[in-house]
Parts: sequence; structure tokens; C-alpha cells
Amino acid sequence: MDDVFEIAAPDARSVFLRDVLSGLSQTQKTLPCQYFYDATGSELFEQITELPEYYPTRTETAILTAHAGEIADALGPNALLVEYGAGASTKTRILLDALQAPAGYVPIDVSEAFLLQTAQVLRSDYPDLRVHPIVGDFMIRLGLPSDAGGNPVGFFPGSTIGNLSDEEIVQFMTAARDLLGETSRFVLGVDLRKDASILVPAYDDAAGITAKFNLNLLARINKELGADFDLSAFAHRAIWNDPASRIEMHLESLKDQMVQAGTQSITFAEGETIHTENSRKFAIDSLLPLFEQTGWKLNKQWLDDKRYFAVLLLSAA
Ligand code: AVJ
Repeated sequence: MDDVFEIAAPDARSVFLRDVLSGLSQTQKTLPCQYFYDATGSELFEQITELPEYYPTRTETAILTAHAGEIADALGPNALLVEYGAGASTKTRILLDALQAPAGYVPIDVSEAFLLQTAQVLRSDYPDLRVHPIVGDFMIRLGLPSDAGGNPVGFFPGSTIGNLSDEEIVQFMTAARDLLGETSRFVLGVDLRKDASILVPAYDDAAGITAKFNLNLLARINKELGADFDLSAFAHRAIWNDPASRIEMHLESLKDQMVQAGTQSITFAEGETIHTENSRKFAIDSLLPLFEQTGWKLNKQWLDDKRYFAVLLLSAA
């Protein structure tokens, strides 16, 4: 008789533990930035978007508002809006309000609770809109609901694409092209390169909210994995890495110390950091080869007057 192996899907906690232990065992310690967004982290991120120093959200919102009619005209009627990562739905609403008879709205997110809440709120505010939430990881190939209909339009606002490496962008845009199909379009928010004197305060604000957001990752590891990080022994750092064209967030150990996580003890030297996030700032030209490689072409772009941020309209090539 053949052996039959049944491989249980690892639960969320054991995946989190595995990711934390593997990140903290690297020479440059790292933690994946998607773990920022527990309930507390999502609330802190909402506060970040309202900080005077954090220009991306208000700039992108202003671009979308100023050009909503033009964007809607370019997309035409019967659009099926497929949003990657369901955040607070402010930007979604700007598009939905402008679109001519949208066929539906498909939010995709890994967090089921957050996703269903967003879906519920939109259903009640847009009673005629068909909402089809998908719980899943958008880096891997998903399927559109068979009854959705309409012309698929991807929507990935916020410059969340800046968290991804080139390889990950290729993987993501390929999966999106597969999901959305050969007549689809894509509306992509992209944060642009600018002076470090603007960038650094946006990630190291005077009120200390971004510091709280970064340190909350350690609080979450303590709470969910039973680790014993002393939050007062780590400090938030935001560094502009110009050659890599990215803001890096780190948590710096303020002393030599040991931390228990799971069965491991992890040692930190004074000054050693955990790299917690990359937020890339793009030149639009540097993205074009990645679009081309993944079956997309750039149709239109809208920028604010200061050229801080761009909203790109792509179409399947
Ligand atoms: C949600 C990934 C777009 O990179 O600006 C904000 C996250 N990190 N402040 C960004 C973030 C620190 C944000 N994204």
C-alpha cells in the first residue's frame, strides 16, 4: 500500500512564528512588513495617513479627486473594480462615485475580518453595487467570481507596490494580468522620488505615530507569540537609502540584550537593527520594463503639481 501523507495547512500563528524566527535569524535581522496590520497597527496606519508630514495619502486622494471624471471616461461603463488590499475605502469611493454604471466591486485581502467589514460598509452605502470579496494572497493566482461580469479594472492605490522588490512586482503584475485578463486595465498609485528632507519626516513624524506603528510589531509578537521584547529597549529609525531609492524602517536595539521568542533566544547587540519595511520611491521610467515584462503598458499618468505622487493607468498589452 502506498503511504498517504496528509499535510495540514499551517495555521496563521505557526506561519507568523516561523516568519518571525526566520527573519530574526538572518545576519541583518528582518521582519515582514505585512505583519504591521493587526487591529492596533491598522488603526495607527489610519492615524499616519492624517499626519501633516505623511503626504502620500492626501496627495493621491487629491489626484484621484481632480481627475476622477477623466479616469472614469478612460475606463468606460461596466467596469468591475478589483481592489488589491482593502483599506479604508476613501479612494475606492472616489472611483466608484465617478464610474459610469460599474459592474461590481471585488476587494481582495488576506484579512477576512477586515475584508468582510469593508464589503459590508460598501454594500450599505452603494445598495446597487454588486460586491464580491475574495479572501486571499494577491501574490498568488486567484480566480474572479464567475458571476461577476463587467470589464476588469485592477486598483492598487497607496503605493503599496513600494513594499515589493522588482521580483515581487513581476510576480504580482503577472498574477494580476492572469486574473484580470487580456482586455483589462489597472489603476496604480506610485510614490515618486523626492528630496530626503520631505521623505524622512514622512516616516519619522514629530508626533511619534510612525514610531508607535513600527514598535507595535514587537508588541504584536509579544502578544500573539508570547515573546518578551522590551519595547523601551528599541527605537524607531527611518533611513533614506538613496542608491536603492527607498525609505527603510528599522527598530534599533538600544543595548546588548536577549529576547525569548518561541523556543529561541535571540541576541541583540547595542545599535543592531531589525529591518521592518522598505518603502520604495519610483521614477516612472524605471517601472516601464517591469510592466512590459508582465503584459502591461502605460496609457496615461496623472501627477500632482509638486510631482510627489503619480496615478498610472495601464492596459493589458
Ligand atoms: C501602506 C506601504 C504604502 O510605505 O508609505 C507608512 C506604509 N509605513 N508609514 C508606506 C507606511 C510607514 C505605507 N504603505
